[in-house]
Amino acid sequence: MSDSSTYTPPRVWTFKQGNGGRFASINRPVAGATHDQALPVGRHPFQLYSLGTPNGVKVTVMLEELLAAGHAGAEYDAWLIRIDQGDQFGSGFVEVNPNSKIPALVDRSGAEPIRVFESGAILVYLAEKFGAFLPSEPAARAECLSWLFWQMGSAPFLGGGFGHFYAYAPVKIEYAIDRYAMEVKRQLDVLDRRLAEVAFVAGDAYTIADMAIWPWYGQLVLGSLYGAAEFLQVQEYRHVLRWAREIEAREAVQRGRRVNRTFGDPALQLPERHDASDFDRPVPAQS
Ligand SMILES: N[C@@H](CCC(=O)N[C@@H](CS)C(=O)NCC(=O)O)C(=O)O
Repeated sequence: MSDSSTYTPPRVWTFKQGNGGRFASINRPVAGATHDQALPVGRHPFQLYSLGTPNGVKVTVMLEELLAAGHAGAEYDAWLIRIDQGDQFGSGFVEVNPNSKIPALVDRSGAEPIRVFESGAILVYLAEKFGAFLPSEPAARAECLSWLFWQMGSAPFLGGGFGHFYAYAPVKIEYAIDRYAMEVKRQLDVLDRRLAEVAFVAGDAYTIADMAIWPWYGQLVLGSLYGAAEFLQVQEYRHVLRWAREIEAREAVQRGRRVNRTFGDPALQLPERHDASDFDRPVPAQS
């Protein structure tokens, strides 16, 4: 790899396997399956193929919130997709998500299975199916969807931009970290001003917009993302902090954030979830 201050892009870009980055072994410039690997199918209506990253947590929180609200039809099996081992490039996973990213969901409750990929699409699908956490009144619905799509558009700046260059890149590039830290702080300020006026992001009610935003910006201000709380001076965003703590206290959120989690505190890890009672079982040792 060249020094970032002296690098001149060649006329034609070429793929260099193993560029030293944390995800060098899985990153590649083409799509599609690399190997045959069927996906497991459990007994519940919903089959989730995911990992406990912020994008995965959005969906497990939604499923746990639906169950907590009495929607028994939202029962699910959560299978682990180890993205650091290339499970997302297995043929079965690619059939469910041609983009090879977690989370991916299959609804097997009807005559034919329905696949859904992209965390935002999964949240809307579930909200519409159960008539929950997405207001039906047009103005409230528009507000909720606006914030949901705001999150889908802004997460790549926080994760792919700031998180990548601050925490994962093999070299610390001041220009890149400055650029994305500035944008993340601007986004936090957007949220802070909004949450100074309303209890939840879309207004009075807790919705899928909160479920999408909390795993990213909520966990960021609570200090559980990229170890960047001090760097970004997150205590400045006191309305975001108030909201983040309130959501963190919800039982369904506490359950949802544990599902498909394979890192951090072992007591919080539940690599697969096939039954509500799984939350009560001791965590098996990691291989
Ligand atoms: N826009 C997608 C992003 C999903 C995404 O980036 N997933 C990451 C983990 S958080 C992933 O699967 N990465 C595997 C890879 O890039 O190969 C969504 O919200 O569902």
